[in-house]
Formats: sequence, structure tokens, C-alpha cells
Amino acid sequence: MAVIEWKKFLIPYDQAVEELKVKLRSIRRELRKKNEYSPIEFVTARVKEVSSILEKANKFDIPLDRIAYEMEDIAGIRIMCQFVDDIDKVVELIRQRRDMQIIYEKDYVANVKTSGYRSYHMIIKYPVNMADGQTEILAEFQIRTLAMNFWATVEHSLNYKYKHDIPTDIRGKLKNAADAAFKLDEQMLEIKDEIKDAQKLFEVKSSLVTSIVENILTLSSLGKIPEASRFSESLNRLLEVGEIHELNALLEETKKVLDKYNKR
Ligand code: 0O2
Ligand code: 0O2
Repeated sequence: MAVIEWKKFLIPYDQAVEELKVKLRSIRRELRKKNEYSPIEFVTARVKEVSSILEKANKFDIPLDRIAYEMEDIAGIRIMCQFVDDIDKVVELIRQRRDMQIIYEKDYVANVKTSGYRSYHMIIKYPVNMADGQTEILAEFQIRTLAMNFWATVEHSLNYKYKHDIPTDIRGKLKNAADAAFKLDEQMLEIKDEIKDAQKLFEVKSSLVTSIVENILTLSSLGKIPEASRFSESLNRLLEVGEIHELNALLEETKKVLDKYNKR
């Protein structure tokens, strides 16, 4: 049987996981900066533990020298979405990328597993530039909603606790919980526009408040304390109940006063 130097073997996987995490989080950051909706809510990733790799190789009869080719989830990236239809958008984003190659996809959202598990899986081939040249590794994307993730995480822990032999009554309860998670996703989709509007409103307000605070700080640093205090008080009054047009008006006022001093 082949002997594997695990530390060395896992280096490209560690690197791939770090790179993919950054790349996917950047999509979110870029869209948010442009004030656009991001179908990606958050991203986690991990390299499989050696003990789990060995366990899986044993279970599926994978010879150790075939692990890199036959075990597809040594590098695992999980992408969480707010709404079910965001999953399709993320899948599309990944399909369009030139820096990875899709090997195959498994749609456990349309084809729910008997356990109740739902997620969209994509297996990709990803090139990693190492100190001594390029190598390619396989990685698994799991794309799911927050509700799907909550359920899968709980079920995963229970499987671990009961060594994949969850008692029937708990299995039944998990099945009910899976149905509830499914319904929650459906209901969230129904009020999606309302939720997105509220989130947008929050973002617009918070960016207005940030600009006002910056102007107040500039006024203070110019020694214009009475104006700065007056604007601070107005801002405090608007913080909780202020409408967008009121915050906008306050921002304009601070700009006018700042312009006056800057022109001098
Ligand atoms: P487990 O086994 O669930 O207890 P960061 O600080 O976020 O930049 P960090 O801390 O290295 O980086 O990793 P991050 O993003 O917190 O992600 C680690 C988590 O990945 C794991 O936590 C899991 O929640 C998740 N994860 C676990 N298994 C898988 C998997 O099979 N596929 C994917 N895609 N993600 C997985 P733990 O506690 O390390 O792991
Ligand atoms: P980990 O790191 O413990 O999560 P299979 O024999 O069908 O179960 P296969 O063929 O390797 O497994 O691929 P599949 O079905 O696409 O599953 C790959 C991964 O999806 C699993 O990795 C899990 O992370 C997740 N998954 C699949 N089914 C379930 C499920 O019923 N419940 C939960 N919680 N997660 C699931 P591993 O190998 O379990 O590793």
C-alpha cells in the first residue's frame, strides 16, 4: 500500500481552499460595493481531516494512490445563500469562470436525498501554482440556503454522535425538521422582494450616516465645534426614525458648511 506524506500531499489543497474562499468572498464584496444584491451570503471552506480521508477511502475502497483522483471533496467550499433562487445564480457565476473547470454537478435541491439533505454540488478541477510548478486538484462546492445549511449541520453532528446509526425516533424528527426547512425556504422566497427592499433601505441609510459622520469629523478637525455639535445632535435625532430624505437633507447641509470653510 502506498505511503502518503500527508503534510506534503495536502499543501495544494490548503492553497486551493484559501484561494477559492478569497475569490468567492470577493464576488460578494464587489457586488456590495456596487450596491448590487449578492446571491452569496457567506462562504466557509475546509480541507478534509486525514482521519476522515482515510475513513472515506476505506468505506469506498479507494486505493491510497488513487485518492487525489477519486476523492472529490478533500477541498470543500460551502456557499450559503439567502434564497433558493440565489443558488441558480451562484451556479451560473461558477459555470462562467475561466479559472476552474467543472467536472460534474449534482442537484440535491431538485432531487432531495432520502435523508432530507438538500444542496447543489459542483465538482471542479482547479489549477494550483506551487513552488515547483502547476498541479491540478479536485474540489467540491456545496451551494445551499441558510435553512439547508442549518439542517445539514445538525444532521451531520447527529450522524457523528450516533456513528451513522441515528435512532428511528430522532431520524423521524430530523425528517420533520427537513420539511420545515423546506417550507421556510418557500416562505422566504414569497417575501423575498420585501426582505431585499428592507436590506437595501438599511444599506442606503447606513451609507448616508457614514458620510454625515465623516463630514462632522472633518468639521471638528477644522475646529468648527459649534457646527459639528449641531449636526451631531440632528444626526442623533434621525438615527432611529429618520427617513432617507431627511438624512439626505442633513448630508447636503453638512456638505454646504464644509464647502464654505474649504473655499476660504
Ligand atoms: P467541522 O468539520 O464542520 O466541525 P476563515 O477564518 O473563515 O477565513 P477558516 O476558519 O479556516 O477561515 O474556515 P471557515 O471559513 O470558518 O470554514 C471552516 C468550516 O467549513 C468548517 O468548520 C465547516 O463549517 C465548513 N465545512 C465543514 N465541512 C465542510 C465540507 O465538507 N464542505 C465544505 N464546503 N465546507 C465544510 P469546522 O469547524 O472547521 O469543521
Ligand atoms: P463530510 O466532510 O463529513 O461532510 P454519498 O455516499 O452519496 O453520501 P458521495 O457520493 O461522496 O457521498 O457524494 P455526495 O452524496 O455528493 O456527498 C458529498 C458530501 O455532501 C458529503 O460529504 C456531505 O458533506 C454532503 N452530504 C451528502 N449527503 C448528506 C446528508 O444526507 N446529510 C448531510 N448532513 N450531508 C450530506 P461526506 O463524505 O459526508 O464528508
